Amino acid sequence: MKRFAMIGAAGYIAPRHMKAIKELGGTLVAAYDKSDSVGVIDSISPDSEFFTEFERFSHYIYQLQRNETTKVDYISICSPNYLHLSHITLALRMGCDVICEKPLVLKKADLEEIQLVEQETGKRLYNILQLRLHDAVISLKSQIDQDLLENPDKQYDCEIQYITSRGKWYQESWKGDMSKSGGIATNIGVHFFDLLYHLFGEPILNENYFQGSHSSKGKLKFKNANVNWFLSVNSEDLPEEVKGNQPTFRAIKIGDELVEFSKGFTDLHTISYKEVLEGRGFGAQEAVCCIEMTESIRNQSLIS
Ligand code: NAD
Ligand code: HP7
Repeated sequence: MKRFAMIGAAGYIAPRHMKAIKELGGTLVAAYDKSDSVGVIDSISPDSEFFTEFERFSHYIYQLQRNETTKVDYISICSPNYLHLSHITLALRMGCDVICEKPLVLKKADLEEIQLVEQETGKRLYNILQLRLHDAVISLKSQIDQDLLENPDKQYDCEIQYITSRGKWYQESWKGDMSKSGGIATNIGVHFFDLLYHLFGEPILNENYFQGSHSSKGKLKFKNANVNWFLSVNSEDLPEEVKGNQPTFRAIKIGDELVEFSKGFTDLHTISYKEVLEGRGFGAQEAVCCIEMTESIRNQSLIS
């Protein structure tokens, strides 16, 4: 049975990690968050230690690490994006493997630092890239792989609409702060940029046409695909047919075929954890392309 600790345990996504740990027979032995609004732990792991100060949390983990029977195998990281690098390297240095939320880091150079610390500590980092494990995406990938085997020069014309509506709180929180979240193309777009890398490989062109606080759009070209993408956190941008019925609309249109993957997300964290525990997790190298794509979008001047 694997033993886990968690950083950022009081936030929105932490319960999905706690549920994954529980469903896979693991134990959450300790949790840390600077906020103490963390009662959700009781419904999943009532015996877990909890700390609001990093010093006390790390002291506790170092004590556990002395003994094979108490040592923590994995630290799960659910903190804001700009803290991932520090939390990942600290957790690796505590002698634990790490499972970290997306985006792994904000800059490609930070991934190189993580890879160095992995070498220094002999511990591994895994990234949650849950869209790759979505049923609709698995079918789409096998269809594209088959098509490209038969016709390596095939060209796909794709449109991505990725709308996850958010209230005013979003812009007030760290998520609305470019320096902390990387902006919406990074915080939310990273999912479909990774998806496109997963389906089509590395891009040969990455242009951003608009970058606002609520929406962004751009174009990507791959060896076998041209992709126009639109991303928004504004409910007004939802397609008319879903407005009022669902707050999110995530779809990729390939030619005339529309693959909608708004639903089916609930268990993807558990599947992601299962993949890590069974040795098929996505390491730092797997995240290089999507981090590079989002960093480039953040830094490039807009193409008019
Ligand atoms: P959140 O703001 O709800 O939670 C973040 C938590 O981190 C808060 O409880 C906060 O108190 C805590 N925190 C902040 N600074 C800290 C520090 N120095 N030390 C310890 N704790 C600290 O955000 P969230 O939505 O839960 O997002 C957390 C991470 O998960 C982000 O990286 C985000 O991008 C990612 N996320 C991924 C998905 C997904 O679909 N995979 C969904 C939502 C969020
Ligand atoms: N919600 C909250 O209550 N709090 C939050 O912090 C976020 C959402 P979905 P997820 O906004 O930061 C997506 O759109 O899929 C509410 C991104 N993930 O399904 O869970 C929301 O208002 C993720 O990378 O949200 O998360 C809805 O009512 C990004 O960090 C409900 O939860 C996160 O938004 C469900 O909202 C974010 C994907 O797109 C896969």
